[in-house]
Formats: sequence, C-alpha cells, structure tokens
Amino acid sequence: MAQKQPTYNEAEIAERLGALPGWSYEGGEIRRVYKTDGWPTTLMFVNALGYFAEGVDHHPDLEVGWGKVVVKLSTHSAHGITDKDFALARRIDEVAQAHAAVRSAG
Ligand code: H2B
Repeated sequence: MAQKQPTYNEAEIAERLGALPGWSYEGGEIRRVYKTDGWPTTLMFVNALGYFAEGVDHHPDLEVGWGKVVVKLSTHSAHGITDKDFALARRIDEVAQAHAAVRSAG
C-alpha cells in the first residue's frame, strides 16, 4: 500500500486553484465544467482525458452529457485533495485546450 499523500486544507486549496482558472472546490472535490459542441467531441474528450488518467493511475469522477463534461477530482485513498489532483487538473486543461470544440463553461 502506498504512503498516504499529504492533503491540503481549504485555504491551501483556494490558493492553488488561483492558478487553475475555471476550477472550483465543492463537496470535497475540485471540479470544472467543460462545454463541447456535442456528443462526438464529448466522447473524444472523455477518452483523451481518460487515457492520461489511467497513465498516472488517478481517476476523476465524470458527469457526461451531450455537450457537457463535468470533471471532479479528489484522492480517495487520502480522503482529500492532494498534488495528484492539481497535476491531473492541469493535464486535463491541456487536453481540453488541444481541441477547439472543448471550452470551459465558466
Ligand atoms: N483515483 C483517485 N481519484 N483516487 C485514488 O485514491 C485512486 C484513484 N487510487 N485511482 C488508485 C486508483 C488506486 O485504487 C489504485 C490501486 O492505485
């Protein structure tokens, strides 16, 4: 079993989210809502971010709709928000930026 990752308190999370526009802290998770131009882009986006998530063995909860993907991140094993969540959030933003039809809802 891996060592428990250090978690951040609310003030520390807010500070780090300052560098991640569009992300917010809600219900023990950091989350971002992305809009897409429809189902095909939604599925490509989910597959692309899923590929990177699997690569780092860290998996977001996803809400998937026709033109919308909600990404929610927390570290279950640590019962909180860790560097793994911020790192994956940054990577998912890069994935979103790689496709012109994926935009932040906020
Ligand atoms: N994803 C997230 N979000 N939190 C975890 O604690 C976690 C995970 N743990 N993906 C991983 C998989 C763990 O279950 C495996 C065994 O490494």
